[in-house]
Amino acid sequence: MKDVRTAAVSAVIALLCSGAAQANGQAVAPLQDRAGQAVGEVRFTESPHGLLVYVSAKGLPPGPKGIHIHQIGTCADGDKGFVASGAHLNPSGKKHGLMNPEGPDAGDLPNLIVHADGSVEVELFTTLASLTGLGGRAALLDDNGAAVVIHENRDDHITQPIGGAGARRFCGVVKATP
Ligand SMILES: [Cu+2]
Repeated sequence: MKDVRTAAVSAVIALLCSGAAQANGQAVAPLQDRAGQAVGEVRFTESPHGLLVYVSAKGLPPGPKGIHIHQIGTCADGDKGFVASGAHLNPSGKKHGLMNPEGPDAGDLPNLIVHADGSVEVELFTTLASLTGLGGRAALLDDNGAAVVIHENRDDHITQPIGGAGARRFCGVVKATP
């Protein structure tokens, strides 16, 4: 009896460990500009009520810039403006905009405010998304992945489809941290 119980406990521990190896609750999206130059990174940390989003980037025009999670994990088409990353992460089909009564979509985030020297560093939090579906929230690390996109202009948080944020300047594919 004792041996059976020990074996069961070992099996549970093995399961927990294999889960941890697949996703340790952290992910990173190295940011690139349209020419493929490294311009910063976004780090994600899973937590009980949402996703912590740390952003560090340089080389942007000063002022407010829209930043979103897009639904396809590719940044391979910088020469075409990163359109291959698709629309926003939005499995529940909500309207875009943190201030939209019919929103927000799961990829929505507050604006970045870029300093005069073109740099930005900030920690954001979203209750709308997750890395692997924790709490039933939209998953970044699903079959087609996800990308973080920083746009040319401010997101007004209400206009469809992206709050008037304009062209896609920076892009980063979200990858689980080993
Ligand atoms: Cu966007």
